[in-house]
Amino acid sequence: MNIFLINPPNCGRSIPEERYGITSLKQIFRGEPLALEELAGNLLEHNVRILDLKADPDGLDRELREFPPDVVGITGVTCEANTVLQLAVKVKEACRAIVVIGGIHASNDPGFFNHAAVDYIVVGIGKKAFADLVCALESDTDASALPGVMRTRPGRALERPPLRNTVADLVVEHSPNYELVSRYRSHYILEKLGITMGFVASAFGCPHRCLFCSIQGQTGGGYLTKPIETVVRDIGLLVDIPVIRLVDANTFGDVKRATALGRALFESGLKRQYLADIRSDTVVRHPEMLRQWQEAGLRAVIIGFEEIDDASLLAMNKANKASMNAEAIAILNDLGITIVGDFIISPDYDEDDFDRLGTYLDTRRIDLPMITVMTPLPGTALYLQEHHRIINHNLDYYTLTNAVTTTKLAEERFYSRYAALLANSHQNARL
Ligand code: B12
Ligand code: SF4
Repeated sequence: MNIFLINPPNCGRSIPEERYGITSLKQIFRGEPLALEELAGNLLEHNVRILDLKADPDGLDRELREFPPDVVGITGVTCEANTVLQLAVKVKEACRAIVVIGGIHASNDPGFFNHAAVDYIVVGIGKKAFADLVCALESDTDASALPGVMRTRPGRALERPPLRNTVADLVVEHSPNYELVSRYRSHYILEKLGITMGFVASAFGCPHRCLFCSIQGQTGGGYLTKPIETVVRDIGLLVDIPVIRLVDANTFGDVKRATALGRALFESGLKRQYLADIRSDTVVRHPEMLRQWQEAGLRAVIIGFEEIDDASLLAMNKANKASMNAEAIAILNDLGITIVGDFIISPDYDEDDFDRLGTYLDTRRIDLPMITVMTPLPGTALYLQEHHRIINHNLDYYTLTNAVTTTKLAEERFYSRYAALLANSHQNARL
């Protein structure tokens, strides 16, 4: 079968830009569509093509003409969900392909895609489920009972499929098909340094339960890791790519395994630099593991500090302490590991809250602070809690840089303080 996998274009709308002319808060990120490469790696008996509309925004019509698909798969995060639906409509207008939607938004909020232009929704890990679905479509057998696969029923409630989400669903024996995006490789750069960066997944899901986090939808709540030799194999496939981003939500969620992975990377002789996500409490409890990873090439860690006081961390069920964050910063500074620090500002922030966070960032060495706005993403525990407060339901704005609930400060003031905080904290940013 001809299977056409589509990564949506950079999208999402910006309230500060549209209403107040503040353009600095809109973020454009680049990176390869690893989800689609993973899916393609398990479709060895088919002709598969990947279209990355982030790199080639006008490519859809041309590619549909050149490669008439039997099945079209589209991925997307929440702020891309409307665009994903529009793409599905365009595909249906252009051809008779079966349209399948998967990814983090489909997994957390499948009902959104219960639309006439969509035939199936795949929730969760998806690599095995999609291959099984393609197989069922090819042999014209019933796909509705496949774990993780939902047949759309516009106008009626979706039927929840049985969910599996085990290591077997990761189909680790088949590596991602990196070849399929080789034509886009020059787009996947670390802008600040102008060097190419590749993505590798080593773990899925997370053992924690932060209120705002949508990652649970990826695995249905579990934490699954790939075997170490698989991770080393996949990194090795990205030939001549100096920087590898381990895209896991939490690379170090199983410390014993993460230690073994660090050792294997060191011994592999791959000689890459790594960027990986870790929690601050893991840094504090296992500094020796960080030292070992640094020797293996760990250049930077991404840490969700989120907030600067214990009450706020508790309210978001972060299961962590401000003192842990401070200690982790000190350890990483000592080791010389670059810190990319995620912080979440609440729409309830007042002038004092902005001042406090500004002072915190001014007085600590966090190399690249990333500041987002607390957003109740559909499918999260936060969404259930805050649903009644949401004033903006248009998912185009769910970029994590807009307030979709009412701001305590006047809205323009909120965004101008947010923009100033970001600009100030990025003055000496480095990666
Ligand atoms: C790499 C990454 C990116 C890359 C994406 C590369 C690309 N696709 O073009 C870049 C840097 C571009 C990016 C951008 C953004 N990102 Co981002 N990103 C990630 C990250 C770190 C990893 C995603 C990944 O590759 N995972 C590995 C793959 C293999 O797993 P997966 O995506 O879940 O895919 C599997 C299944 O979901 C399923 N599947 C996925 N798609 C499909 C499609 C079909 C048809 C099927 C059958 C199955 C299927 O199968 C896959 C294989 O098992 C995640 C956090 C995380 N750890 O997941 C955040 C994450 C996805 N990003 C997030 C956000 C918010 C953004 C931005 C909005 C940031 C911003 N402010 O601009 C932008 C969105 C883009 C835009 N502006 O238009 C959020 C999404 C939350 C949400 N629910 O919306 C996440 C979860 C991080 C977070 N803060 O919590 N991101
Ligand atoms: S620790 Fe990170 S990935 Fe895990 S639930 Fe919390 S925010 Fe999500």
